[in-house]
Amino acid sequence: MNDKWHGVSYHGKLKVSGINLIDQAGRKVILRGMSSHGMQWYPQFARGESIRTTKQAGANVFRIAMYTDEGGYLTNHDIIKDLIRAVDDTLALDMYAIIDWHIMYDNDPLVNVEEASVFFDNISMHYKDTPGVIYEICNEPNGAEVTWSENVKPYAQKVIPHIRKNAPDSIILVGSPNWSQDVDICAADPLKIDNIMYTLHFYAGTHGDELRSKCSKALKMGAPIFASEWGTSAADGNGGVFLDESDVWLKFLSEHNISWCNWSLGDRDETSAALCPGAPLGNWTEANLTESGRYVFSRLNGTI
Ligand code: IDC
Repeated sequence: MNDKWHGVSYHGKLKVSGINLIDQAGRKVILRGMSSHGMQWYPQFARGESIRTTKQAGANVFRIAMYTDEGGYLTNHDIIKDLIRAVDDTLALDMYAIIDWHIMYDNDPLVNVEEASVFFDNISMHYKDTPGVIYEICNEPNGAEVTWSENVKPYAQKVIPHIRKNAPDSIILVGSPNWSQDVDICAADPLKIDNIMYTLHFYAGTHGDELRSKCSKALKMGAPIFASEWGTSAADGNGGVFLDESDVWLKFLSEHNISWCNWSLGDRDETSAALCPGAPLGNWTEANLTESGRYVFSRLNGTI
């Protein structure tokens, strides 16, 4: 498939219908784009010039990864300014923007549920139901003791009302347990809330058939899925790149109309990064893109 580019002015406010993301005219929508790297480290690539270059390659969504830990929001609330600028730059390009509460080593979202509630209250008060804004409430819950029923679901039930009172119908992405992989567990005990989707994250060098089966199982059970983060590398962000395995994944996502964001739009010296170290802020040439970047940029328009 090779789509014509369509952004927010064409699709408008999105809705979840069954397992599909649909637009204001009831058409099925697939969003594809890049995820930023951590905003505390690489905010320069989460600005207009960089995001515009992803749009030129076909992207209609940009995910802004606001880490909570590791020098992110929890210890530096000022980062919200960079986040807002990134969201505004994305919206100005007629693209969808995902506001990602990027938990990771702070593995249980419930631990900072109060902070998350205040954050989502404020940010949704700022953006309200702006059609281009998508809220992602927890990147990757993880840890054997962090379960859907005891941790992630109660977290979602606590945080989502803070968004809903300001943005009654916006799309909300909910992380699944086990590093956003156990979507089948969410599907078996779903949230009774409209316009939410569960996130599936994969790294082509580490995850394959077994994770795709989980995803298929969840879809059959009626759970809407959004692949808000995936990489061509192994799960540590390095190794490979695994392009044949990435092809299998992208084909699978396309067959199931699943939207995706690739990790990451940064120039860190790691194979999952799309940019070579020291890359300029936009208008990248082949030489500025890594092997992963060249692969992903050639597929942002729906080519698989
Ligand atoms: C990785 C970055 C790496 C950074 C590390 C810790 O690529 O540069 O040092 O985080 O902050 C995820 C996470 C994502 C990870 C990525 C690769 O959502 O933050 O980024 N990954 O390890 N889940 C699975 C893999």
